[in-house]
Amino acid sequence: MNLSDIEKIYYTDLTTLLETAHEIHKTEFPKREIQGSSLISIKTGGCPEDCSYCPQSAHYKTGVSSTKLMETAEVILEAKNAKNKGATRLCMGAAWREVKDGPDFDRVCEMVTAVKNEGLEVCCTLGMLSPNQAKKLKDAGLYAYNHNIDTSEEHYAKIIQTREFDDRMQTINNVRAAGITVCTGGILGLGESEQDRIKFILTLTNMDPKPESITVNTLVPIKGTPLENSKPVPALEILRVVATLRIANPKSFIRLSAGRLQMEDTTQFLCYYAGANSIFLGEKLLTSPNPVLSDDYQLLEKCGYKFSEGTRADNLR
Ligand code: SAM
Ligand code: DTB
Ligand code: SF4
Repeated sequence: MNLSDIEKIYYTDLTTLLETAHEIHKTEFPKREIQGSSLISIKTGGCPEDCSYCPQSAHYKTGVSSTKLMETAEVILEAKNAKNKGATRLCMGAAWREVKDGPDFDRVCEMVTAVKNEGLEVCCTLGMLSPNQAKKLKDAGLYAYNHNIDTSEEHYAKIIQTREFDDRMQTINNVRAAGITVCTGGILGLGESEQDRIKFILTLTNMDPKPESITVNTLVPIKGTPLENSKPVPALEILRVVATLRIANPKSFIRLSAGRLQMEDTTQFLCYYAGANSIFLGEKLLTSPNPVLSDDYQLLEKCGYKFSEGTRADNLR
């Protein structure tokens, strides 16, 4: 697709946009299921990168204290807990700029194998990776790697100075080459224009193969970061992004990620109707709060959705 293809979809009137996205979604995902994924922070805070939105950057005073890498035994307990809560996938996040070879990386590989042995799909987000590190993670049993492009290439430089958009693309290529599935996306509400959003959607859409999972965060404004006073993204703009992504990427999972706590139920419902079919479960993301399970369960039930197979919804009431 080219820019004008995405523009045409994005600027369709909302009724047509929503109807088209919903029809595609119904064809590709007829079961009205939402995938539940759990998130744990295996290494929090003190990150050397200057991402303007992030509570974990060492450049800003956000009140998040930094920790060492968790022990594998603690991660196994978290994995069992996540499974009991209904997650089918566990994503482990680390506040690293990039992965460094050594004992910490060896421990992460050990965690990946242990979580896989608990019967969960394992995902990691650890910053930049070399081709060799990607291969080691694959051999350890990693199913997916999350690495976000965040926004358009043009806007990226206004948000992050310590690395380039191309660095992100390179890691995504390394992940793909190692045979790991790709989860990538970004954040709405970084002061980007609608044109930036269209370019962001285009970059995701033209990845070959397309990402298996696309993550749509809306900014959780964090006190102490340069973006602390950002305005919330209007609901109908979030909806346009989700619907356009669904039309342009019919088979990808679309994860409505950070920012759901700040969203009206109506907005969430419209996003599910337009094609979002995955969420993070549990009251904490990496450092910030997320809706409690019982609220998610009730909303999804009202909307006519259920959690996908493996999700033990009886635990969520
Ligand atoms: N350090 C690794 C990296 O940046 O790839 C992994 C962890 S990082 C916290 C994962 C993603 O969380 C970021 O790429 C960003 O898209 C998202 N994120 C971070 N802070 C956020 C915020 N305040 N609101 C919404 N999304 C956020
Ligand atoms: C993604 O796109 N969103 C998640 C996950 N990938 C790792 C992270 C959201 C973080 C929100 C801010 C926080 O909790 O620290
Ligand atoms: Fe570090 Fe990731 Fe936060 Fe950027 S988004 S500051 S790389 S933890």
